[in-house]
Amino acid sequence: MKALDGVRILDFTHVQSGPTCTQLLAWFGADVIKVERPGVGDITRGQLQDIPKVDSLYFTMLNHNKRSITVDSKHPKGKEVIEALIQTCDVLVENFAPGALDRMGFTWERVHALNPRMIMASIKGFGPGPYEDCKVYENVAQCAGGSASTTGFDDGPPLVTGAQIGDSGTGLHLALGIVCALFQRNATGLGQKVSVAMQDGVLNLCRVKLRDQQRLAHGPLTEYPQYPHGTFGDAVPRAGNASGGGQPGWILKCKDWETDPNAYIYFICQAPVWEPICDVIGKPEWKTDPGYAKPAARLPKLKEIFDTIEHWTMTKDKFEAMDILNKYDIPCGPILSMKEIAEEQSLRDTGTVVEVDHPTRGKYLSVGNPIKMSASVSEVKRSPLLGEHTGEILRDVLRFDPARIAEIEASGAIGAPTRAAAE
Ligand code: CAO
Repeated sequence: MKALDGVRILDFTHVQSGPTCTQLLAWFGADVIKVERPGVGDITRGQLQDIPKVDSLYFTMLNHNKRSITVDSKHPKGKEVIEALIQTCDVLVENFAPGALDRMGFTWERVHALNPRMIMASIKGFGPGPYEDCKVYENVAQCAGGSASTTGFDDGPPLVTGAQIGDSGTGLHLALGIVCALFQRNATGLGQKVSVAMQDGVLNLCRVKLRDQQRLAHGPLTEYPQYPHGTFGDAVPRAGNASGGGQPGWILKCKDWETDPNAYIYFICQAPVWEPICDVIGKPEWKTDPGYAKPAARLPKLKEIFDTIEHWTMTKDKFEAMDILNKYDIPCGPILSMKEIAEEQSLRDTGTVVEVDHPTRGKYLSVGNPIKMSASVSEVKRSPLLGEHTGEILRDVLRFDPARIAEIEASGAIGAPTRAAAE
C-alpha cells in the first residue's frame, strides 16, 4: 500500500516546477494522469536531447510513475474529455502561464461546479501584484525571490544556484499544499484552490537572509566575510561561502585542488569542538589564547583562522580530511561532484539514486524519492511515452464506450484522426 493510493491527479503540468510536484505525489501512490498536447507533449520531451528523437533526460527524470494522455484541451471534443477527467479526479495541478487555464475554459468556478471536491493547485511565477501576469522560469524566480542578490562573492555579480529552488522548490511547496487540502477535504467534503508563487517559494527558502536584513539595522553582520574590514550597505550583501547559521564555516582547498575542481571541503568551526580543531590543525596554543579561545574573539579573525585551517586541509584529500575530522565530531562535508554522487553506492542502496530502464532510451540514472516512509515505499517507474495511456484512460478511467472513443478519435481531439475516420 502507498500513502496516496486512491488519489487521482489530473496533471496539466509542464517543464519542471509542476512536474516535480506531481512526480512526488505519484511516488506516494497517486494515479497521475498527465495531459499533453497531441503530437507535441511537454516541451521538455524535446529539450536538451542527448539521443535524437528519444525523450530527454529532462523529461524522463521529472515524469516518473505517471500516465500520459494526449488531449487538445481547446478542441470541443477535447474539452469533453477534460471535463470528464475533472469529474473523476481529486486534484488538478497546473503551471501554465497566467490566464492560460481560464482561456481553455477551466476557471476555478467552472472546475468547482463540475466537481466540488476537486482541489485545484497552481504554480505561477508571482502572486497578485505588479508582476502577476509575467511568465517565469527558474532563474527569474531565484532573482526575484532574494536568492541571487545574496549568492556569490561580495566583489562579484549576483549568482544563481544550481539547486533548482525556483522550480523544484516550488513544486515541493505545492505538493505539501495539496496533501494538506486533501486532509482538510476529509472534514469538509470540499476542494479548494492551492496556489504557490515561485517568488514566494524562493523567499521562503531564503528566510535567513530576510533575518539578516533586519539584523543589519543593529550593526554589522559579524559572521559575514565583510566583517571587520569591509563595508556593509543597506541591503544584505553576498556572503561567499560563509555559513548561514550561527557557526562560522567556509569552503577550503584540499590536496590536488590545483587540478581537481572539486577538491574542497566545507569546514565548520563549531564552538564546542574548537579544542579538537586546534589540535588537528597543529595550533594547540589557540585553545587557551584569549585572542582565539572564545567565539566572539574569533569572529574578527575568521579569514586568518580559515587560512590556517586550509594549510592543514591542503595536505589531505577531502575524504581523508573527513575521516579525521569526523573522529572529533567536527562538522564538515566534502564537495561532491555529480560524478561522485552518481557513483556513490550508499545513495544507490537507499534508492536516492536509481537506475531506470526506458523502452527507447535504455538505462539511465535518476534521483528517487528523497522522502523515505516506512509504510509507503516509493518505486521509480519510467516516464510515459507521449500519449501512451490515452486509450486505457478513456476506456478504464472514464469508462467511455467504444463508439464514443471512436467519435473522439475521429474528431482529432486526442491526436491525429485515424485515416479511416478522416476519409
Ligand atoms: N491542448 C491545447 N492547448 C494546450 C495544451 C493542450 N493539451 N496544453 C497547453 N496548451 C496551450 C495553453 O493553453 C497555452 O495557450 P494560450 O497561451 O493560447 O492560452 C499554450 O499552450 C502555452 O502555455 P504556456 O503559456 O503556459 O507555455 P509557454 O511555453 O509559453 O510558457 C512558462 C512556459 C513556464 C513560462 C509558463 O507556463 C509559466 O510562466 N508558468 C508558470 C510559472 C512556472 O511554472 N514556471 C516554471 C517553469 S519550469 O522552469
